[in-house]
Amino acid sequence: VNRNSESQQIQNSSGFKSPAIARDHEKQPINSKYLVQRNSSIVKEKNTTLVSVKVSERDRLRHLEKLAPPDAPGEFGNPVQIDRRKLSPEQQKRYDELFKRNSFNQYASDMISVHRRLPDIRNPSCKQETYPENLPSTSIIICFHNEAWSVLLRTVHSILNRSPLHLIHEILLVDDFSDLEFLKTELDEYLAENGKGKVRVVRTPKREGLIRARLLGYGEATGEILTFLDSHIECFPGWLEPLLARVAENHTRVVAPVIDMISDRSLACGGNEIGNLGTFEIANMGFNWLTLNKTEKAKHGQSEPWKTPTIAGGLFSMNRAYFTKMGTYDHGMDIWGGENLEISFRVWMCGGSLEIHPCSHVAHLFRSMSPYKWGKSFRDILRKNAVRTAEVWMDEYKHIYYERLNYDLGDFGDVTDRKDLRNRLGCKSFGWYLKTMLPDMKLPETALYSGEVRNMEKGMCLDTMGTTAGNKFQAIPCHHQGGNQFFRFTVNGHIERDSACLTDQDGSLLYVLCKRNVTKWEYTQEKEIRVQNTDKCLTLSSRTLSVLPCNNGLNQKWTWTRKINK
Ligand code: UD2
Ligand code: MN
Repeated sequence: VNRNSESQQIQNSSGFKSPAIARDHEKQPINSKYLVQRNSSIVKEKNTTLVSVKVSERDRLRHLEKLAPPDAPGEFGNPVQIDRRKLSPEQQKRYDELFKRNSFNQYASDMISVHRRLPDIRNPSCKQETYPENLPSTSIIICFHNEAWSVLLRTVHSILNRSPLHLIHEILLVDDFSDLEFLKTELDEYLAENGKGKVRVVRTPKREGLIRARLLGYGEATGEILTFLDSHIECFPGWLEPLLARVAENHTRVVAPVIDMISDRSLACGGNEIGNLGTFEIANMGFNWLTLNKTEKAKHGQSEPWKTPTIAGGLFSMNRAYFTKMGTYDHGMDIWGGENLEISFRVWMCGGSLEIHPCSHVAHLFRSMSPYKWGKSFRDILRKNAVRTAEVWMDEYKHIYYERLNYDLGDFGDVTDRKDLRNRLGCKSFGWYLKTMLPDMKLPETALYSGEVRNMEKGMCLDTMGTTAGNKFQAIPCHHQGGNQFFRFTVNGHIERDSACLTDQDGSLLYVLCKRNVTKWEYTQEKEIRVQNTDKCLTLSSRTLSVLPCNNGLNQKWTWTRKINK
């Protein structure tokens, strides 16, 4: 009853209403075994007495378990558009709760078959590729924390339905300490019946985060190749063979599919790829996508994999023995984030390669915010994982990131064994990696000193006062908080922050864009800030800054918060 009125609200792109799949469900009796065992209360709803409150998740969503007719909601990746205003108050409540719990529209997902079909979006030239019969098989590792039933199972069935079964050695689902009851009580039984004998669930004894959860799955895996996937993905036809073929050909390749988007509102899944290459930003250690223009794309060809500086992290195949040899993942990383850059740097610097295969497409449900609890603060965890990566892999470039943290690195634990790993593997430098993989990346000049610039006479500090480039410059009392009082003295003699520099203009101190012919300074033994090869020094009188003949006075002596030791 309930479900039918919900389904009235659906309208997919073909204008289709009241989907057959939902009607079909009405005919299907709810398994009485479950009702007796699990339902305790009787509720009244719309003049009908229903025994329903604690229907098991599996029973509630049993209508999803089969291949739906082609015009059912979401089939072929079509969007499921729900007009929330037309739902009943109870339905609205559930719609909102489910959205909040997942950061995506579970209400819509629960209307789509877990076996939904997807179009074949491969480039025609990919369809002509042939692959060896005897490709090695793969262990697929998917970790999850409180994933929605319909989304998790659609992930699993999209793999089972669209991969040659002999290439799947096993699917390992790693439950990272979910507290949703049905994931603990109903999942194993469902998969025993519907997993084609391939799926196994393993569980972490406490919340570990995705890095250690994946490592637990790795410890259980016995396939020749490992394939990591997120728990809210759908595989397109032909996704697996290209990945396995590339790894089989050369075991040092780490190969990722093209990642397409699943809409967090309508669950539409039609093949719009999110980006072409992975890069990152040192100053915040964030992953970014790069989009190639048409010419660059054409250069790569239609079915040839291309090299990528970094991977997004969630989806890739890698030879299992090579994963072991290369030091798996950093076990000291918590919950989420950073492991993708860590493995990217490591693979390139230690002799392997990362690539994206244009013939392999997997869709991923991107959410605008993280739905689960992080325990500690979000910022602390991201910082810890990023600092561990920077400490081990980034050599002197780590300072670019650390400066932004104001050298407040937090407790990042012990990284000795990761440094040992780097030595053992004889890896190249981070400078080599940047030069080779990201030659166009804009980097700030290396700093020799950074922090606040404090006058020794009056304890005043250089301060931008929020001014923009092109203005005169001031000093005010030091506040020790970085911010507007944060500067860098670079190897090239520039005093800069972001893209602005301090320059001497006829005795006045100006703040200008670094591009122009700015002053080169020298920080002397006597703690003067001198214009290079002159006798002129940065001078403070009252709050005014000027550049005057050096006189060895305290008002011409300055200290920096830190000297950067490489
Ligand atoms: C991206 C990656 C993700 C991971 C992350 C950085 C893609 C498509 N996704 O963010 O795989 O590399 O960047 O760390 O490239 N999970 C747990 N326990 C936790 C938290 C998460 O098991 O404590 C699971 C989660 O259910 C999911 C996977 O780990 O299956 C990745 O988490 P996510 O989906 O929140 O990460 P995402 O896609 O935002
Ligand atoms: Mn994800």
